[in-house]
Amino acid sequence: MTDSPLQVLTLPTAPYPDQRPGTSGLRKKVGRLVIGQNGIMSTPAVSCVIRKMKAISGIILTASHNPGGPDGDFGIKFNTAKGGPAPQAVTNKIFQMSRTIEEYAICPDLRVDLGTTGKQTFDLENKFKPFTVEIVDPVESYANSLRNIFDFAFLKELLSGDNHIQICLDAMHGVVGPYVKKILCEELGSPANSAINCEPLENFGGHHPDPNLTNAADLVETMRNGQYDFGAAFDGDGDRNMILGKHGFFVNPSDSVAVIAANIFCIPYFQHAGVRGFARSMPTSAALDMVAKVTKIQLYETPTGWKFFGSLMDAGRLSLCGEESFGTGSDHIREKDGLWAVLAWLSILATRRQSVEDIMTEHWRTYGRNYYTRFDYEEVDLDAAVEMMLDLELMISDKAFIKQVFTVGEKKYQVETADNFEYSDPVDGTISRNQGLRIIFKGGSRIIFRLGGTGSFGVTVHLYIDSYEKDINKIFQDPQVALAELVAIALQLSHIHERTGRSGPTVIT
Ligand code: VG1
Ligand code: CO
Repeated sequence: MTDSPLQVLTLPTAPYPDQRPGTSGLRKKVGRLVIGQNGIMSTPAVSCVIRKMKAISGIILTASHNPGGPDGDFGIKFNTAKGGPAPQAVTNKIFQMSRTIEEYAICPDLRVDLGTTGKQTFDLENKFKPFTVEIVDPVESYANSLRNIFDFAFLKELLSGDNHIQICLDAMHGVVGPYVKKILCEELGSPANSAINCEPLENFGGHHPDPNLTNAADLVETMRNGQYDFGAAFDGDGDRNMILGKHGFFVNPSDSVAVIAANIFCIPYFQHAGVRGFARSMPTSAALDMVAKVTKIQLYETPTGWKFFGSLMDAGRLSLCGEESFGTGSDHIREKDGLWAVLAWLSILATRRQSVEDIMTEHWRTYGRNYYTRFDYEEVDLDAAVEMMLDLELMISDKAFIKQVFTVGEKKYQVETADNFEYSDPVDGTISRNQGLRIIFKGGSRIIFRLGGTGSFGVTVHLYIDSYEKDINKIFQDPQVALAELVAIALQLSHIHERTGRSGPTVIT
């Protein structure tokens, strides 16, 4: 408490015409702020706290999986009262308002002690009375919710019992470090050496905190020698995850959500709550569809971005979902949740007592394998990318394109359908157009082109390719080999290298 009221200044400002938020913005009068201790809280933990405290909304200052810090990106996520990313109707409104902003209030002498948990109350002038800031333990509420979802005693046995496995979790110097240490190490008994890069750093140690084979290559290397049975990496704000098995066996994210779906009752939460539906983003492979079909559970195909899942969850139609971009989660919150995905996998390992690789290959034997790869061309000139997409759309919407046959070597692919993906939200009917160009061949193989919306310079062109194989003699190939023909067709159709001036993608998953 301060003695005399602190001065509030009103400063003139001018609109920024280019502040369209990807997911973010805020304009409520704030009487109470809740902040994670030392300013740290993961995106899934924020979602959890918003829901628990019935907050009106939340702001997460993060560039998520982008490289961050003084020489990197900065970002703002805005989540609504349900705990999930704001829908486009909200972000459009924020964008509009950002163009007419005339003043903002700031209190230059306000000093909040971010290091001490508890409430701090400030006596401010005029409309902000009373102003309370509550500093909370960033892990506590979130850990509590995980305790209600998973069987911690069972997981403790897996990680520190007589017959325990060894795990290696790489927080990539993002915010998940404290969660890993507290939940996996302190509580579930995994030894301290299983938590690597677990000190959050403002520039992520100069690395790009995106958990994929390129940016988390160190973890893949660490896993190679076979010391660890299970590995995982997280992105800067803790909502993404990459799952690895012994010797660095890679679990594709599209497969990961399918495996969790097929083993969903290894997770106590679903035994109680039941399973209402599965969902995946459009570019995610149809591995989850195969499980949905067998289990007769409804499957939804949504555009890219977690906000589309939120609407289904709020309506009680969705329990488990995933994106090919290393996002996995459930309706316990309204964000993808990296640590949740790890505990989900550990629950499966604890129940089945098989290796990650055995679980994955058995899954392919049962359901067939959806070969998958994604090529990213990052920081491409926006105009060149947009033009390429327009030309592609023109080409695929030509009637003559349908039924066209492409022959590469011995393989033939006949186009069955092609479109620009459009989604009508089954809950409120909102239509989202222009969500990616799809070319679907007979038998279900797909080539998808989509422009990313989270980069900060130029644009990322995503090329997604997948193909289904049910012949068990053909399910053990390298995806790059299995998909080589489709890749060749995609490159030839789009002329992406010529159009972008690149000789190849920046990241291959
Ligand atoms: C990317 C991914 C998408 C994910 C989004 C946010 O978007 O493709 O699946 O939901 O990032 O992830 P885009 O539009 O750039 O392709 V995060 O970790 O930044 O919240
Ligand atoms: Co993220």
